[in-house]
Amino acid sequence: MGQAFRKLFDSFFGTSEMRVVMLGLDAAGKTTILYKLHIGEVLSTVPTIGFNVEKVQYKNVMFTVWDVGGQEKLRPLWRHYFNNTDGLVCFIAKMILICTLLCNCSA
Ligand SMILES: Nc1nc2c(ncn2[C@@H]2O[C@H](COP(=O)(O)OP(=O)(O)O)[C@@H](O)[C@H]2O)c(=O)[nH]1
Ligand SMILES: [Mg+2]
Repeated sequence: MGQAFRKLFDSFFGTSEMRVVMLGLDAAGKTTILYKLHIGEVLSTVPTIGFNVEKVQYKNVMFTVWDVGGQEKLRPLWRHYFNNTDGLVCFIAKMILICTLLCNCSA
């Protein structure tokens, strides 16, 4: 409850925070997008073992973006990343196409 009020207050008067999780099969382009958003460059990547997480500011929203490894043995762990998540972005074959945004973002 307190956190909900804080988010509401922040959305009027300051920077609010949102947690977004990116999921998809390996080599779909999640890590590339994460670092393009974070530092503005396309980096060469290696398969993600575990996860990468970075903060990305857009307008008055600070997004904490989780890029979770997509290898088959890592997929059973995906569900552990859903707690307190405001948005979920699903990647399919190098196209970010199915975007299920759970957040109600006013930015
Ligand atoms: N053609 C093409 N290649 C991409 C694109 N995004 C990423 N890649 C390449 O696909 C490979 C896997 O990307 P990566 O971001 O590591 O995928 P992840 O496993 O989903 O994190 C890398 O060699 C990237 O350079 C894209 O939009 N188009
Ligand atoms: Mg990756």
